[in-house]
Amino acid sequence: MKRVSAVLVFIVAGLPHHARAADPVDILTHTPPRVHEGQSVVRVTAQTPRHVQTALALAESLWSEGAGVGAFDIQIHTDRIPVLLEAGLQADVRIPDLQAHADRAWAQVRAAERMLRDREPAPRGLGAHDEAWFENYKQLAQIDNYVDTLHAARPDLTTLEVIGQSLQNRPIRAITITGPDRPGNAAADRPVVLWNGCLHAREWVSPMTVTYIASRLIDDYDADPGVRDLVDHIRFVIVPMANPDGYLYSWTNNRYWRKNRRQNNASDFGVDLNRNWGFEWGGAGSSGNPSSDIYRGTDPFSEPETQVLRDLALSFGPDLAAHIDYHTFSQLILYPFGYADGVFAPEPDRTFFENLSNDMSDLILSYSGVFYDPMPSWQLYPAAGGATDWFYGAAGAKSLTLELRPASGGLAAFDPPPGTILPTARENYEAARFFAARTARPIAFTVPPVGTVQADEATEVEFMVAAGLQDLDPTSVAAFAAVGQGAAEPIPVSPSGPGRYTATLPPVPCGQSVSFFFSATTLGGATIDYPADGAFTADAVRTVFADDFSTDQGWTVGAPDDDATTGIWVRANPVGTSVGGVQVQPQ
Ligand code: 0X9
Ligand code: ZN
Repeated sequence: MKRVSAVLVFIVAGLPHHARAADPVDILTHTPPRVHEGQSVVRVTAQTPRHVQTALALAESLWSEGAGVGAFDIQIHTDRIPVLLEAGLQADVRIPDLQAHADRAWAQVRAAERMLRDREPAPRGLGAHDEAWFENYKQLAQIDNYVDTLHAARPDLTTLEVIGQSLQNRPIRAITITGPDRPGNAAADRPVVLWNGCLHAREWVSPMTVTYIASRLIDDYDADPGVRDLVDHIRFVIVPMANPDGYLYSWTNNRYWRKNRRQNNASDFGVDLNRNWGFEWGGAGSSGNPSSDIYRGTDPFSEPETQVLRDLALSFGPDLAAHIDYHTFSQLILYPFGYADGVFAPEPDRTFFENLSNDMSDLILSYSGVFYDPMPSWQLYPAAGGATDWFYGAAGAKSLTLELRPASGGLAAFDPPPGTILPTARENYEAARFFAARTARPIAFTVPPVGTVQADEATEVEFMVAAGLQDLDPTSVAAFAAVGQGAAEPIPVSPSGPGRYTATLPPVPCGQSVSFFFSATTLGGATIDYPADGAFTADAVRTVFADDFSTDQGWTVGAPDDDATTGIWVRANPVGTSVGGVQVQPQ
């Protein structure tokens, strides 16, 4: 025994200085402890506040976004379900065997990992963003390593900081993304947009999404003038992992762990980091019971994790423009306040939040067809001591809580298959850029990528313009285009809906490109160009042949001397495939 530990000590001491602690879990071989045996998830219907209390007292954890008179989902020991029924509650079993459910979710994570490891790594180009990295959930050290890679790839755009320590002394890190100093536009003078993930440990889609957004902002900087406009005028401060202790614990010990890892007493652990903030702390929807999943802690900001984020936010003073706290699940865009029923931000902020949330929801819907429901936080349920209330109410930042995929009502809840990560992250990259423009640029422009235009034809580009930090003169919206090396000329712009406009790019000869930009004037009289520097460009192409293979256009393949035995193109019906017994091809 002694010898073995001596060898271990030697190995640890022998690690190169820069090496990080390895992740404790190898996904391919690890079997999570079976702590959910004998547990179920049940949809209870409570008719009275007393019913609600009974259900919460018997529950291991609350799975719905909230609990009140009506229906909500709880995680519970299966043998306690009769107690619910005896107390007069209705109980529909949603997940009869939670351990089997967790095992299946883990099998999906393992399968995704095996596929990733079997695959040749795709070339990553010049940037550091790696789309494949987001095909599976990642552990704490992997997230740290990935963020290190981002910083190493673009030290000109990023700074990496340890902003403080978790309760168990793990570093909490922020990556700041902003363009270099420019004349009259020093990086330190730019407004701050702060995004954090994973206050709640089990919400694994959250840190993945936040890391993705950081990664794309960095990687798109060179090629996308819209991203460059944002990154050159805003300090993005991103904390992908706000609760490292809890997150680690959700990998090693308990997949459905929510809180941090504070030891409250002999047997109860964890403070809910979204009930511990010092704005209206202690009120509705938080608990003084240390065993509760919504335990608020002994005092406002009793936890190092909330202190660290608070101090980071305060360090920016009035430069802190906006904030998003990313959670899962239910697909919601929640705006202040959340601490009690019916409390709204005073005008004009109330209207600003309503418009912002509705427009973000519309943007995601048109991008991916997925609906995120916008509403004031309290309408979901009152919950005092939340991050967003403090960021808005105490720090003056335009702050939202985002509840990511999956939708509510399904069984996937906190552990959707790994394939959920990328679509969630991509739609939220769109929404996050839009949020930043609205909250931290004088005027918010949203222009879809154009890329190419058909040669010799006028091209319509539909774009959005809204007030940002300043009010907008809606009659001032204009666009300019230059063909080839020509000078920029105004081009027609017409309104096409609330906040929407259509610009018409002139015809461009094949092989040439068109560059274009937009402008609008604030009610104060300042004209803002978008992008502020440079322009969008699109190449003119001519389609010489197009075939969607639906109809026979009469072409043949195979030169007379072609002696290939496979790989010769032919137009034919695909081999039939059936999914779940249903023939899906050919159609
Ligand atoms: O309850 C929370 O902390 C958040 N939902 S989660 O399922 N991720 O735990 C939502 C907080 C939103 N704020 C209010 N409803 N007041
Ligand atoms: Zn949460």
